[in-house]
Amino acid sequence: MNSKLPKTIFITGATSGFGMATAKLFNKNGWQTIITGRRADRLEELAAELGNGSLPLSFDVGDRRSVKTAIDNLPPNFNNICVLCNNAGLALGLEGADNANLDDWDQMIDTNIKGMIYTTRNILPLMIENGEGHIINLGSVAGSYPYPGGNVYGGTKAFVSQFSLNLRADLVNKGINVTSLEPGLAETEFSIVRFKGDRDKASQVYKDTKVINPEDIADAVYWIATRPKNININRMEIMAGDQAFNPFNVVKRT
Ligand code: NDP
Ligand code: 8X3
Repeated sequence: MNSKLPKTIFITGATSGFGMATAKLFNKNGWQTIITGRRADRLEELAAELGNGSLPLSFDVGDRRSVKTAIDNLPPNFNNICVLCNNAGLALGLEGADNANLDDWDQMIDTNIKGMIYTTRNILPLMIENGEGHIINLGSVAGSYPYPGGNVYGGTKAFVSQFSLNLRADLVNKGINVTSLEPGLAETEFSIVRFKGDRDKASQVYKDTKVINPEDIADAVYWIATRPKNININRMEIMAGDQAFNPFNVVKRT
């Protein structure tokens, strides 16, 4: 790690929700932030708020070439990447598998799976050269617990969890930590995206219930990233205060 440069975190999906809260918290603690997402206007606004140590990069994580170009062209004072937070992701729709839209399924796979692996693969050489680093991937409780309509979204998050553990197996002797951070119900733009802009429907998801705030997840990312190097947090699952498990759905054929 180049100790002359400030510590830097690379965050995908910093235009909203967990990613934006994470950028603000690391910035407050003196880190440089590389903030990414598709909405350039939001990135510019956030960069103006964060000040000098912030680099906005607008690209689609699912576009392999754009990911490579963005990372290959990082300015030298921003390539001391200590933490990669693979956070960009989305759910689209809540229909059963027999009614779901295949374009939505493609987009979830392109973003949640391909976006994460493209970003990881391109950042890894920088971390390995630095001899240190931490990759924190945003999974979800949906990757461990099935629910109706979770189909491909939950499948992508199960991938995040297993990919994270496998990455750790590959990287343990290179000094690189890996964590799968798996939140439950959190109020961000997540449901607005899932319900394709229907804000009323989205707000019903969080009404009258204690949910996770973006700042809670930013706190978790910061805590994970600042643990001493003699430990690695493999997986961390965080549910909302008012969220727990359902019984199995058993069909009665009477
Ligand atoms: P938000 O919708 O608030 O934020 C999602 C972020 O992902 C945005 O910054 C968005 O930026 C970015 N993003 C989406 N698609 C792309 C893309 N193709 N390329 C680049 N960036 C993209 O949701 P959250 O903050 O809630 O979600 C963050 C992560 O946490 C996701 O991976 C989500 O699956 C996960 N998660 C969310 C939970 C929740 O209940 N909210 C619970 C568990 C996990 P832009 O649109 O500008 O590209
Ligand atoms: C988002 C949490 O429970 O809506 O990953 O799938 S949930």
